[in-house]
Amino acid sequence: MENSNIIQPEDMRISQIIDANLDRAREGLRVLEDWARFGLGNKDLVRKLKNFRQILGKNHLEIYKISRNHIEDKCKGLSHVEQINRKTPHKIISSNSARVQEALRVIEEFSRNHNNKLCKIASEIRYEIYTLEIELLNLSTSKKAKLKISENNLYSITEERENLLEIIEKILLGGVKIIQHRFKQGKDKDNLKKAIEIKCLCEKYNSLFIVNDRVDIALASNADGVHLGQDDIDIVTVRKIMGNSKIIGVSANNSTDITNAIKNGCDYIGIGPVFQTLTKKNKEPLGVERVKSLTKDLTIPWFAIGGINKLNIASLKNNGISKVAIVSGLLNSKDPKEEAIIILKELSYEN
Ligand code: TZP
Ligand code: MG
Repeated sequence: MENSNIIQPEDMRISQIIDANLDRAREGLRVLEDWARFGLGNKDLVRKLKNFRQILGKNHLEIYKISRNHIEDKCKGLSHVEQINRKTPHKIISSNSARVQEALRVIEEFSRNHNNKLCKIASEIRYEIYTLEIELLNLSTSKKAKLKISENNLYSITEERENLLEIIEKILLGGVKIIQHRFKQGKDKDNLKKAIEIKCLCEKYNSLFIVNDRVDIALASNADGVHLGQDDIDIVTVRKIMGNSKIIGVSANNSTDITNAIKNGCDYIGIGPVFQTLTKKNKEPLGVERVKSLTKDLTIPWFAIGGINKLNIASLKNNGISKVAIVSGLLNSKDPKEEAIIILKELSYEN
């Protein structure tokens, strides 16, 4: 240790502060590391966090450790109500990142006069944790959203309707966990307002909210992602704009577009129209056999779309198609909640 011997016995208080904060920082790092490992399965982050823990461990000198019970800690066991509120991975990540950052800041301040090496290490790791915290939070958000896409088989898409919010709420009450807001007309400011209202509803029912075509409206409404057609902005650019925490879905109906969408990092694909549909009148339907052959090697989630309703789901299921996206089949129903329940049930049958 550089200059560590200049700590005088009366400075045991300083050693004790450093000792406590080295423990604190390493404990916080361990929490983050375990989330990176078991929650996210991200080797790079695990490696980084482990490395920080080891560096701090190596610099946890004997002189600090022996100070441990030197002065009685009269504040031992104090806790804060906020600790009880850490129920989600996000809260745990944030509070433990803050714990590491604070502990490192304390180490930095109190080691400055006697241990330059430790002071510098604490400062460097602290800055890295600021970035790492955001990375962990973004990856956790995207992992959760991707899981919703892969675990849910019914995807509801909107279209202009007088009482759209009421219909969407019914669909959500029926148990649908993915909603896409699709609008082709209207003023931007009205479409954004509607997007924000639908996003709020989706949050209430713990459902994903995706915006069709418009990256700007998706970001402004804090949507979970965007759905792109072949004529919209390309996936790579959208990823740059929206970052890794957002979902990007793509419509594709031929093998070249499907391959490119996957190569460029989309999270799911919409394939269709499977059947004739009034919602996209001028599009020639692909038919079930073509959809089957286009999707036989797909490893990312995909949804069949176009002319799907409760009457033809069974035939899709019989052909191994079990994820569907529906516009009119839900929106036009007299009872959208019941319709959603029936379709979800059909989709859940084992073949
Ligand atoms: N993309 C391919 S078909 C289609 C879209 C958006 C419309 C599907 O609408 P519907 O009413 O479910 O047939
Ligand atoms: Mg589009």
